[in-house]
Amino acid sequence: MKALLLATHNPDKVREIKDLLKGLPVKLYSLLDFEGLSEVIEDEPTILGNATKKAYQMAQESQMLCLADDTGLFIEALEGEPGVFSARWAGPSCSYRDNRLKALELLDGIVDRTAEFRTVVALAAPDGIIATKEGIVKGVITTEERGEHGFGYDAIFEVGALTYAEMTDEQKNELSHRALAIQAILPIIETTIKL
Ligand code: ITT
Repeated sequence: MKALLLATHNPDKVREIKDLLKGLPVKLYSLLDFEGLSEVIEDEPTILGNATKKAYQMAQESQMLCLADDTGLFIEALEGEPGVFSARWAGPSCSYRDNRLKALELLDGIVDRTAEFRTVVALAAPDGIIATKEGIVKGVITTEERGEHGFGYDAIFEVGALTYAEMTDEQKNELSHRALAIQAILPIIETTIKL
């Protein structure tokens, strides 16, 4: 069976992506299964840049087919912040909650709470990038945290009547930014593993 390396250290993303790819005739690994691969420095100005950098660097080092995900929350009233800086927005060793509270604090009293989640996924072989796809979901930032599921900014990002954190994993995976990006790249992964 062919193998696909998910080029992420984030266990929450690994869980969601493994679920989204279940059924593919491929053995899935993540960076959590490998020690000794170098850390990719995410210093590109866009999530597209970081996704392609992670996928290509890890494919070269591991000599495997790799899929990377870079995600950002873009808040309109904050001119697109935290965007590409979503992971460590509240500081170098901040928690998911620190980031959520920073967003709620900065939006205190602001009426327009429109935001969008964007994920870019990149598929790479050791000799180069094969494809990139994007998934975008528009929503609003709540005024307080709601829900116990999910991770990251899920408890403050509302789509329809529910935050992502009020949805089950299955519900989030039916409509999320990550699900849309993975659905878009799925046929390309399927073709590539047949080659
Ligand atoms: P890798 O680079 O190892 O994949 P990371 O956590 O650094 O992991 P990103 O740079 O893409 O990944 O992180 C963006 C941050 O955005 C992430 O740390 C979370 O705080 C948040 N995030 C990503 N996907 C999310 C989702 O589906 N729901 C809520 N927050 C999310």
